[in-house]
Amino acid sequence: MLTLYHSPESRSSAILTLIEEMGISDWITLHQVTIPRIDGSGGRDPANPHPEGKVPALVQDGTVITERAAIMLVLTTMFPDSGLAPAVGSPDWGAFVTWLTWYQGVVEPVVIFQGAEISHPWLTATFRGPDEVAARLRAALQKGPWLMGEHFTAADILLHSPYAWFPAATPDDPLIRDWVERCKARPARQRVLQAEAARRAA
Ligand SMILES: N[C@@H](CCC(=O)N[C@@H](CS)C(=O)NCC(=O)O)C(=O)O
Repeated sequence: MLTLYHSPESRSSAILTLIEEMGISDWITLHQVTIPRIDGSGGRDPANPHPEGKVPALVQDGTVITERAAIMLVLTTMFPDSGLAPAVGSPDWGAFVTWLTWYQGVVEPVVIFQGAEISHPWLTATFRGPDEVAARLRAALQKGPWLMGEHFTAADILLHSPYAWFPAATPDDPLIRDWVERCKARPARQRVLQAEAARRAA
């Protein structure tokens, strides 16, 4: 049994979009929880099993899975026919795993440091910076149209997500901006955003 703990208009929206793109919503119970929001609203929800009270958290038969890359790997591996990832164990799958883990380990810290206007030689030595992130995205999108080539994958959902929420961080590159807009415009994401807005208003 799979339960996704999520909160509207947060990082868990990327997982809702993945579920919608994969067409697997019948297999997953959604559990909406509250989280502390930057504007001071909300608060930690005792019903949320995430060890830090964050979202998303996926619970599979009692095991708590956190971090979007991990949740995406679990779901695309459990539902291999959904077409959102290359075949497990293929060379393309290695590239797919690289995109997800590079996002989690490098891109998100780089975007956060950029937004917080923090720089330090240790950070640059460890993560590099926005220019290196843009260069890797651009190199993939020059082949395109998606990061993995012809097929839209979970990697596109995860990698474009910080730019959808924090447009000022989007690299000033027409190829990358066009890719972000195409990811944002996908019908599955639009359906998720509309449903989330309705839930928040309720
Ligand atoms: N590295 C985690 C980050 C999760 C995260 O920071 N989620 C935010 C929502 S945007 C959260 O739950 N914040 C609530 C809090 O900080 O307590 C992931 O990628 O899944």
